[in-house]
Amino acid sequence: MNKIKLLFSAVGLVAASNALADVYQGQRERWLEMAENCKPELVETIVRPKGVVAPVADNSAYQNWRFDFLGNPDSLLYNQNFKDIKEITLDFGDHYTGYFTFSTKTLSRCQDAPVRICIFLGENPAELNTPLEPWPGTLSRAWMQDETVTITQVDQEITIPRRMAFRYAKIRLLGASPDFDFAINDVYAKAYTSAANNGESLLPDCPDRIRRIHDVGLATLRECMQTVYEDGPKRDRRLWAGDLYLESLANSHSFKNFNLTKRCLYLFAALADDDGRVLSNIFETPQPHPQYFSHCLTYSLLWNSTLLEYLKDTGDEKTAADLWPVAKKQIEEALEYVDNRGIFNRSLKDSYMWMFFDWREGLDMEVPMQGAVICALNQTYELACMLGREQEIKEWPAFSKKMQNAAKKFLFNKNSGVFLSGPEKQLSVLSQAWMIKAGVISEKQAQKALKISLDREDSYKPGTPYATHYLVESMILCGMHNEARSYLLEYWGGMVDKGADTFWEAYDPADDFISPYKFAPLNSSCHAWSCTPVYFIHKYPHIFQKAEE
Ligand code: RAM
Repeated sequence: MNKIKLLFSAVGLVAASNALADVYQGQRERWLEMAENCKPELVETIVRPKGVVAPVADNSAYQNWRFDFLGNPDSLLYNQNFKDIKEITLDFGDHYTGYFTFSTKTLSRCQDAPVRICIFLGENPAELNTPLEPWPGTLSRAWMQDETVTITQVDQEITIPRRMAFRYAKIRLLGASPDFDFAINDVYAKAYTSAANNGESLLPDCPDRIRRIHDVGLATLRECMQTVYEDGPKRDRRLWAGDLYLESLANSHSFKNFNLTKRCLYLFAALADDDGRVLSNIFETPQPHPQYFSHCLTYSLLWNSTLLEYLKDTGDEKTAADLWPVAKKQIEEALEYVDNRGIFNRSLKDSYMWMFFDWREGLDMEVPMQGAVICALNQTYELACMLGREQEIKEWPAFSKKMQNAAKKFLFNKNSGVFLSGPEKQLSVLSQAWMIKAGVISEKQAQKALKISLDREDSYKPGTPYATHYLVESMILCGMHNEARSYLLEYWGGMVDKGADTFWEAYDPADDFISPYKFAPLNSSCHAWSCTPVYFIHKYPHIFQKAEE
């Protein structure tokens, strides 16, 4: 071979290996464009505070704080000397996501120095009244929505640039001149959502408590529906694949904004890593980008479930076929962790990979993961059949069977009637729930396993509404309809009783201070993954909407 030829073949090799380096090469820009074309318009509403409230420390209140109504802002705030007021808390009456504006006015003499105030917006009473320093949280202190504002010029309107999620606003004076007086003479917020309608209505004799739970769920979803399905408008304010799945389920039974689901599916595909793996979460600005290297296998599999549901809801085969290679890739990746026996085995690959089912500390994931892979295999096979692509993956049904049999053989304890997970043989509710979802055991066995895991003191119980969703789903799947209804009434109803306007990120009826981040005020009190009563109540009206007996 002459020198020139050698050079060309070397270039060819490099080109070929580059092509291999990105499995979706040539598709990403178009996918991003598809996502951009589905970006929704936000609906704007102007809202004003409904009242002035006083914080009251109260051991019987949720997280030990409540607010008492004092009067309205017209008589207690506007046009009054703010140097006398010093601190005030306003209640907007509901949860909003948007931009906070206030205006000030000179009352006497003339401004001769800047004014400094702190504006602290919060979703619930404890968040505004718990000391923040020294900061105990395990995520950034900057998530808290307190801003210091220096007003160099009164008699004008000021808007805080950061988008906030709140019901309450505490305004505190930090510094002012003795030589002039000023007032706060207006406060309002521009609130945004992409949920443009009122959702679906409920049956006329649907019980009030179910109705209330439904409405709080709907408000939660509405607040999280922005230009993507956010996980929480306070925190993390971004698109997570696991949250997307649950939000899209609730959306199918309420606002029916399927274009938003399509946008999110395309964003995840376009921003998958070079190996084709859907990453766990995405930011929209300044350019859409993923949290690089954050690969969460459970979440990438739920992206497949979202695509399947999207296809069923819309019949949009064009989109599903366009994204099919991505779905196939997620399964191929997951199967690399399955050993010869047909058991999911984390140690087979040493790449960085995360599995998420709940924030409950110490939860063993071997069994839930086995269930998640079987479910994804089954659902993705269903997707392939709907697209006429099953020939490409003919071996999957047999593989799923193999994994189901292996689960029965190696993970199910016949004597106690439950699945036990990991080297410590851990008993957890989620192990049973995911195995039931995967269809591994009979209805009777499933009921028994769930009951034992719920009753036994030493069993790991769900610690978030996210995990509780899968528990309620598994109850429905194995015919425990009354139990599913009672659980929903008690769990989500418990949050309503404790004052929730929107459902919380973390909730344990026995521990009001549960927090994945070691500090409850850092939790998001409007969290998308908690909105699924909307889905359950509409999808199964005979279970949830029937009148009380
Ligand atoms: C949290 C977010 C999000 C969740 C991930 C796993 O940071 O709240 O909702 O999906 O964790």
